[in-house]
Amino acid sequence: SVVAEQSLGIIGVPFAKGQGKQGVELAPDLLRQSNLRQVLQSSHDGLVIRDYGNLQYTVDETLLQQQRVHYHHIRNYADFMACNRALIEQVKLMLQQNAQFLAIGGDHAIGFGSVAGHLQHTPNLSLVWIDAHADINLHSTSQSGNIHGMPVSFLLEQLRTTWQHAGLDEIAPNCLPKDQLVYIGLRDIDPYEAFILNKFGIRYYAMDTIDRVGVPKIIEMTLDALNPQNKIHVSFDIDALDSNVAPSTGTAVRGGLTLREGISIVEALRDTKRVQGVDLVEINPKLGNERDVRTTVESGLEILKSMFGYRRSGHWSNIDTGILGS
Ligand code: EXY
Ligand code: MN
Ligand code: MN
Ligand code: MN
Repeated sequence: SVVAEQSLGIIGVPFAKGQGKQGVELAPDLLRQSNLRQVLQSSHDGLVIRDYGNLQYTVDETLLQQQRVHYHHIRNYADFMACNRALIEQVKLMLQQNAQFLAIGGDHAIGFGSVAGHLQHTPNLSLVWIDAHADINLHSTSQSGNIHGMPVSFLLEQLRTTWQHAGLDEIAPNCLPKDQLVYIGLRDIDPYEAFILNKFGIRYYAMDTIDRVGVPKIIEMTLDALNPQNKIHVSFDIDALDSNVAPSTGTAVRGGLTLREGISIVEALRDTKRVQGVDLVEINPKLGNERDVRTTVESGLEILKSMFGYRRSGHWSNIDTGILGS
C-alpha cells in the first residue's frame, strides 16, 4: 500500500487499568469532541489524518494464568498484556499505512505497546519520555502495584530479564538500548527507580536540572544524545506539565513544565523531522471541575498542535503569494 508523505494515523486507547482512577478512558473521545482533527489539520496544510477509532482487545486464559502464577501482585496484569498486544499490532498496521502515528490514552501503561509496536516497525528507534514520573518500576520494586508506573521497564534491553515470565521475546522481540532513551520533566522518582536510572546511567533531565540549565540546553543535550539516523518516539504524559495548566490528571505533581516549555520541547523534536510516533496520556476528564478539564484538554491540544506542525513564528505554505503584485 502507498504511504502518503504526510499522513498521520490516530488510535484511541481507552485503557484505565494501569492505575486506580476511573475517567482516563474518556480522554480519546473527549479530545475528538474538542476538535482534535481540525486542530491538527489547521496546524499543518496537507496533513492526511486517518482515525482508526478506539482499540479493542480481549483477555485470554493464558494471560490470566500468567497473572495468577507470576504477577498476582500487579493490578490487572492480564488486561495490561492483552491491551498492549493488540496495540502492538495496531501500531504496526498504522505505520504500514501512514508516515506517523498518534496513540491517545488512557493511562501510561499503553506506553509499552505503543513503543514496542513502533520498535517492531523501526528497530532503530530513540525514545523521549516526557513525564513527572520515570515509569520504570519492576514488578519487584513497585510499591503501588500500578502498572502505569512500569511501562519503560518492559521496553529496555537491560531490564528484559526482570520480566522473564512475560513472554516479551515473542510479543515484543525488539527492545530499546538504554542510551537511546531520554527523560524530561521528572520530579517524582521512587527510590528504586532512582537506583535503576543511576545504575544504568540512563539520561534523565529532572526539573532541578531543567531549572539549573534551562529548556534550550535540555533540548540541545537531548538531541545530542539521540542517534541522528534514528526515528523518534515521543511519549508525552500530560502530568509533565505543571498542574496549573494540566490539573485533570491522576498523579499530578506541582512544579512542572510550563506550557511554553512543553511547546518548545515538542517543537524542537518535530523540527528534527524524525518523530514517527507520539503518545498523549493520562488526561482524566473525571478529575477537577469543568474548567480544570477544559484547561487540561486545551494544553494537550496545544502540545499536539506543535508536535505535528504548528509554528508560532507563522507559515505561508498554501497561500497565493502573488497578492502583492510584482
Ligand atoms: N512511581 C509511582 C508508582 O509506581 O506507582 C507513581 C507512578 C505514576 C505514573 C504516572 C503515569 O506517570
Ligand atoms: Mn513505514
Ligand atoms: Mn507516565
Ligand atoms: Mn506521570
